[in-house]
Amino acid sequence: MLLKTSLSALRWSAPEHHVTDEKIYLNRRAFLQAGIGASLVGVSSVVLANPYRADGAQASVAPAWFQQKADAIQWRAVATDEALTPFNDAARYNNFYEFGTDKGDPARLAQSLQPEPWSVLIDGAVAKPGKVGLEDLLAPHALQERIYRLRCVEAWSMVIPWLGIPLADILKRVEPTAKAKYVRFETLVDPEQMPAQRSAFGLIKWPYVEGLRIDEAMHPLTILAVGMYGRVLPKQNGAPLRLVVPWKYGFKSIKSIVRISLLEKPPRTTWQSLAPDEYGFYANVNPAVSHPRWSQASERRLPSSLFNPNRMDTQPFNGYADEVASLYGGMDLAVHY
Ligand SMILES: Nc1nc2c(c(=O)[nH]1)N[C@H]1C(S)=C(S)[C@@H](COP(=O)(O)O)O[C@H]1N2
Ligand SMILES: [Mo]
Repeated sequence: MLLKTSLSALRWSAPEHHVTDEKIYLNRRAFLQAGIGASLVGVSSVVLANPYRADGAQASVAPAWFQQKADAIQWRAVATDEALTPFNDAARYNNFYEFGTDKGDPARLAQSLQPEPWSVLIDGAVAKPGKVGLEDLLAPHALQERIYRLRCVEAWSMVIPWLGIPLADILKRVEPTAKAKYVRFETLVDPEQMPAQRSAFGLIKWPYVEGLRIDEAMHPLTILAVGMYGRVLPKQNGAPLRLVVPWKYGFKSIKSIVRISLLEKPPRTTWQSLAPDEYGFYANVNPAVSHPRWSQASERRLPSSLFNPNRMDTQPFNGYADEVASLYGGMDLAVHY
């Protein structure tokens, strides 16, 4: 379960084609920052080749909605001076239990996920509920690059350049009513596409569910991501649409979302239901509050290895305290973990 970390899975051999993705991505950014707009078309067609595969081995075309948005991406909308985790680690060391509990299972097995066509049901306490296709959902919005730290509750972390839009922009369009105090998110259930949902002995009751308070959901750091490293989101990272809440433990950042519901009461979330003593609703990154079975004071930044463990102190709210600590004024964070 979330508790498992296997050292052997940490270090991947990196054949040349894995490294290339990263280089292309960085080159493209260099072009963009230099303002060489004319080069863009040629470069982006390279980056967008083979959108969903982690290994970059086969050419295929990014979905039309992504290509249409590629030229208008606002790069480095939020950035950090920390080194990016290589694409190869971010796309091959995953938690996505719908495909299995080993870190390598999602990259290996998520190719059966079908992110097109995709639609999202938005319902509950909103003036404009409805089921909306992914293209229509994204149509009015430009993609932004957000380079965020991702801190898993298992005490490893990465730095990932996401492409997405503020969740607030979507929520405003559906006009939450006065009763909208919480937001509930739900992942696809389809045992045909998600092999671990076929098992009768699984621990998790599908769908995977997550939730936020409405002010957390409306916070400008909270995004819905559709891409990373300048390309469309790999399936194993939650294609085609996943949440990213950078100041919370990774399990809040729910993948492959099919439903967003505005609610008056806090939703029952997956990990909280499974082990309420270990995983709270808030799940704000907090080095001062240990998990019952391990400390949260430090983290292993990927890539890491036995000889270069790359261990560093964990920061309150994962380093985003200036932006978000005020959301929790007056709350005892040891109680509301
Ligand atoms: N639907 C779903 N979403 C999920 C998970 C999952 O198992 N199922 N795992 C979570 C956990 S524990 C983490 S750390 C992040 C990992 O995201 P990444 O694989 O893109 O790094 O996804 C989160 N979102
Ligand atoms: Mo996690």
